[in-house]
Amino acid sequence: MRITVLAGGVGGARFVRGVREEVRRNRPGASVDVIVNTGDDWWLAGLRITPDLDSMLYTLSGQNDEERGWGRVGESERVSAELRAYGVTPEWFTLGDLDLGTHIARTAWLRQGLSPSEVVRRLQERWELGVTLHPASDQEVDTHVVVSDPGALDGTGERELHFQEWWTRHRAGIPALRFHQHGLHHAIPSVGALGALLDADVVLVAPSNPVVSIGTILSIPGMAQAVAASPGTIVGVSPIIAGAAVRGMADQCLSAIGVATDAAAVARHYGARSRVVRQATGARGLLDAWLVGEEDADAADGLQSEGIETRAVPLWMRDLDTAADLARDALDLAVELRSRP
Ligand code: FO1
Repeated sequence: MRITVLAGGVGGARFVRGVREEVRRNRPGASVDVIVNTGDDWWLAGLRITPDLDSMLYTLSGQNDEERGWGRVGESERVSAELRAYGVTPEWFTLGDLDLGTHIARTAWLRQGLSPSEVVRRLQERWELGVTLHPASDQEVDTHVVVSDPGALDGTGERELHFQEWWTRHRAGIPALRFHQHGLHHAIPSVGALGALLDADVVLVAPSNPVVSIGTILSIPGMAQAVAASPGTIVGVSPIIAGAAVRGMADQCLSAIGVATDAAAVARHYGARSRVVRQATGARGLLDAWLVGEEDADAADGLQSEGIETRAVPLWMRDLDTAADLARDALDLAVELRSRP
């Protein structure tokens, strides 16, 4: 079985760790490819920082700071203090010393002419991850957040901040009007991502932010079509349980695009793939199936009649076992759908 996962940062990494564990326990021979969001990436102190890819790398290699959620375990911050003293990095964004090693290695390889995909391949060679990571795109598509600014000098009444400033500095406390992915016009999916979709038996959409993680992956020209055209059965996992985001800023992101913080509303936002196939519209419907929490079992009937096979299962990933159980439920549902005539 070839499994491809679309995923963002911390929640995505925990889910992928569960998928890897389920494969180890019950599906010998299965392969796991992960298409990772690159919209949170940015340049800081002359270094390319890729938070979601690094969360994936550190979580799967056991190097992640599980308490904080991001960065390396056992981290120190001596270099960061120096960078701040020079005014090179802001107060609100910390580059740990061990983490800086990764950023320096990545930036050195990029400067030597390697593509982001080649850099990710080199970084993951250091550890036996048991999965293959691919950046969604080799082009830079950094997410910016448009917010209201009545005093804006250009008279628009708006200004843009990089996603990292909006999230890390302001904790999503400034209402987002919309999200703007810079560089989309020159971006295409990475070859690794396309290959993983073309070869998949199952495509899992991780319970990551539907707007700035999965939404950014899908916004890369050609990506949504490649996902919808995949021979794999597509099973999504809701990042919303009982009307609340499991973690992060999904609530604020969903309201900015007019989608309710609700498991069924997110499924409708992704859309049913079957309907699209029937209508042959080429539109962006994605899902064959959707997992909601047991708390949201009511959502199942409506979604079912709209062409999205829905199951209510335990969604909370409290530890490795619960994450592996969730992955098992997603893969079992895919296998069940694939065995239907
Ligand atoms: N998150 C923070 O809240 N504060 C930080 O100082 C911070 C630094 C940081 C450095 C490298 C990195 O890869 C991630 C980092 N994060 C930090 C996490 C990150 O900003 C976000 O949580 C994700 O981009 C959202 O998925």
